[in-house]
Amino acid sequence: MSMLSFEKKYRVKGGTLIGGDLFDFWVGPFYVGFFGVTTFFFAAVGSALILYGAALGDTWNFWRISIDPPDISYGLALAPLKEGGLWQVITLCATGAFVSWALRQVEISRKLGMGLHVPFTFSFAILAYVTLVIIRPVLMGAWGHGFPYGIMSHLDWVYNIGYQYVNFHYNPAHMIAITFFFTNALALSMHGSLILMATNPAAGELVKTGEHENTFFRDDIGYSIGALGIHRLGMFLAISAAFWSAVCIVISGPFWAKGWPEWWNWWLELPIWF
Ligand code: UQ2
Repeated sequence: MSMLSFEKKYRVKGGTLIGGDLFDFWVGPFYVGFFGVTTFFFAAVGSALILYGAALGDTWNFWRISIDPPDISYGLALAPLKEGGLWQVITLCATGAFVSWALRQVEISRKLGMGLHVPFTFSFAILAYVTLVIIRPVLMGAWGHGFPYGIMSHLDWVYNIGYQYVNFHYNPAHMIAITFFFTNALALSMHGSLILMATNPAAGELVKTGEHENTFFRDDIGYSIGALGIHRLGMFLAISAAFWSAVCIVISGPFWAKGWPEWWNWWLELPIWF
């Protein structure tokens, strides 16, 4: 079945979480829904405010444009638009757009009678962002703890926070997050290359099947995780990478205010050494 006729067959009413039939329609290939409208609203307002903030700034150099959070002295209050208030409204718009996008994914999944794996997994990416710009700043008592929206400026922020905790790589949750990111890259490179070598053979060769895929890894390392298994593994690794990223930043400040190398003193302070 061609994709166009498949989409027609599955363009069914229902599955909406809110709004009933009101927004239950498509614009070209895109499902709209209530959350399509809210995604578009938040994304449009947020993008316009980023443009306005850039216009207020002192540069149009793409790499140097930055929309900064309020000064720490504003605490958790609303700041004037030009003093970080823009950053606050943009953060609200970004979070609104991301959450709307996840809920739109839920509606589409329900419509198609599928599981909620995609919105569930995407929600961990949202969690990582929300942890950086909302949860941690609230726990620390000032919006000024959020990161600035700019290419170089957010890199400078990461650099500075890294040294504020002396050496961020000693943060155990950061270590775990990195390990998941790297393992995720390993798993996806194994999966992507395996699928390509099976389904995109040299001219004149037949396309191979799952039996070939399993046999390659059984011959290579004595184990094949399976066609479903590799996708379960990938989902687990991706979720874990985002989850431990959120953990590693939320514990930095609210739960550990010293340098991260010092955290490892628990090992030296074990009573077994004395
Ligand atoms: C596999 C399999 C796939 C795959 C891959 C494997 C047929 C098409 C990549 C091999 C993966 C293994 C052995 C797991 C590796 C473990 C980690 C932690 C990286 O067996 O089944 O399906 O794509």
